[in-house]
Amino acid sequence: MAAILRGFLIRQAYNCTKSLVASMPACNLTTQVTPPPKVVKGKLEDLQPHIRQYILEKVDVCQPDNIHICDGTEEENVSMLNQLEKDGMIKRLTKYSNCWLARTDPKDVARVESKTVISTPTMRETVPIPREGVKGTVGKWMSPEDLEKALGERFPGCMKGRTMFVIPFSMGPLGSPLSKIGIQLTDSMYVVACMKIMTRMGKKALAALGQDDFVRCLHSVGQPLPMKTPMVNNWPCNPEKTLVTHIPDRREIQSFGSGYGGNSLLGKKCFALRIASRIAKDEGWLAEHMLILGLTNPQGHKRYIAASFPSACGKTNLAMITPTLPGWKAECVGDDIAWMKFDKEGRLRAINPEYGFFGVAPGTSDKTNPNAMRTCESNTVFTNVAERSDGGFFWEGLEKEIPKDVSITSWLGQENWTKESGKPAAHPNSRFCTPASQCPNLDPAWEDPEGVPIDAIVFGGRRPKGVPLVYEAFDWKHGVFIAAAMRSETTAAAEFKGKAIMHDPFAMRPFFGYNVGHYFQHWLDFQQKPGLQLPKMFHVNWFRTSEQGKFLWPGFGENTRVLDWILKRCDGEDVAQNSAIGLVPKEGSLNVDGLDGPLDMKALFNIPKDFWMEEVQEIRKYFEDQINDDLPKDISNELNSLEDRIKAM
Ligand code: TSX
Ligand code: MN
Repeated sequence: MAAILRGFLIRQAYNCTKSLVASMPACNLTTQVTPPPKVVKGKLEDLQPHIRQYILEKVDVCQPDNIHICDGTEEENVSMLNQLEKDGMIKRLTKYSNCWLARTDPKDVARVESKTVISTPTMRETVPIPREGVKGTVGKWMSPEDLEKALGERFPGCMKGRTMFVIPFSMGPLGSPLSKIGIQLTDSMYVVACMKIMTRMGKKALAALGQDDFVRCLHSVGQPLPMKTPMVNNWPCNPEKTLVTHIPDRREIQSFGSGYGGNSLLGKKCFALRIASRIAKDEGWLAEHMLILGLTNPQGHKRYIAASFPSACGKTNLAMITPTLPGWKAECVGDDIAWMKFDKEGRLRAINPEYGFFGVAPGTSDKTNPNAMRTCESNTVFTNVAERSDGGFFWEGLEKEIPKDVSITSWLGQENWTKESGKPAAHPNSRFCTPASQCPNLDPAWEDPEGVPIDAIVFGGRRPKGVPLVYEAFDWKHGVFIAAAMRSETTAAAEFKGKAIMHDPFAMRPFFGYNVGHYFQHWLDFQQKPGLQLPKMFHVNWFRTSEQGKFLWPGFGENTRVLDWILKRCDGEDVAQNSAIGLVPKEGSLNVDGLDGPLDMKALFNIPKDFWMEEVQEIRKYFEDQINDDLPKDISNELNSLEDRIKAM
């Protein structure tokens, strides 16, 4: 009753949802209820009714003290960063302009897959039923009843003593037909500061929305004030109760307990991948875990590729690659997510729904990714990196760049850190959150509302053995199979231990918004649609090693040599030959001119029969264990054909 009365009072205080007010029975207004929150910035009355209704509904539940409707202005941003600094949540990195360091509670450092769920009326909509006795690893379903219970145990009163920030944001260029609007409600100012970098946020997003509907995003760190337990690093969170939930039917996300990255910046993985992949299925397009890269060859011919890699493959490095081949230019459209749709001419067009990069810091250096380093030198929020005594940042991979007289404080606050401590200075999942607009090789068309035309789709993995540097799919169906069968070596996907070759179909395993089998079918269906110019598909592996464990391919900027071959294929050049697993470069067709050091082309392109027999068995087991009855027939046929071709070797 108190809740109903509270809702009534709130709505009455803001003089909206008139019909509800009129239908309320007369009741005793002297009953004890918390006062309605104060709107400290913006006006609820200025918002579209459907937005206002969403806010008030969640205000009812979360009971914040204040409401702040973000306008997205620079003044707002500055005042929030100052407040965060006063609260001790971020610290200025004085070596740069407007750069900040946040150190989290060490219990809140990564996405938590085990606490990420999708709720649909039936389980089968979200996940395949794994083979008897096998635990499913391709998504996690929660029943609507369990979800309601879980949310009810978490959100009521969770914003007491705090301010609810209302963040309207656009995923994709403002007003692009490919873009979508979300509204995130959050009690974390850190999240507001990062959303300002990662999305087009504020008044302009509201203007782009108009009367349309939006994706509903609710986020709370799950620590109403006063807190019952002491805070660590001034970073409120509630790891015991962390839960990231998606309700795709309602285009809704509710995330509780974590302030970190993908758990709290709901526009990114939750919206742009999980919810958007479901919207894309319903609307006939693709929401993918892919970078978008523009490549211009020495003849001035420009093309774009989209590429999908699991973690630890250097996706951001490829997105910002500096070509070593003379006369080539590479320009970045996006480093993580691509929304792609076939246009009226049947061309596949891609936008980057994001506005910034939320990249893994360790390993990034002038050697591996100078463009990322330049991007990060101003207006950047770093999280869980180490700090230099001269006000600079530090992480693993920057060892050569610290002057002698500079000392390091680790992400855990350990002063005078040295690598002899045996612990990393920066958390392995530490991040930079930085505006895309600052990227030196950002593509001029990166905000083109029509998107950029995609000529090739590249899949990849970290495969020390057996998988050649590059091969091309025979056709679209075979390409979908290759992507479905993707595997990659992982060191630390936070929750997994040791080195293992993990299955990661389409690099989407943690991000499917619906049943992975139906997702494969959605991709396959494009083959049947008339009038589409289906891009060619490829698989690359920069990480093959010799018997001695040495990398066989120099990688990094030299990868343009592989991209050159891929684009030659897109031009229809006769530079490929058949193999059991796909089309591989004809002898001499991969440009290796001027590469220093010996290159063992045989070892790079060898396709060992015994390895591939085992690979087929492993893929078959994975498909049967995990995708089971939901595996499309086209995919199992492709697997059988692959096996036949390998047997015939
Ligand atoms: O990002 C990488 N790419 C893609 C670059 C566009 N990395 C780093 C991966 C960790 C996230 C790579 N590492 C790549 C690569 O192509 N290749 C390798 C393996 C490698 C590492 C070092 C050397 C060669 C290959 N050579 C020397 O260190 C001298
Ligand atoms: Mn990613």
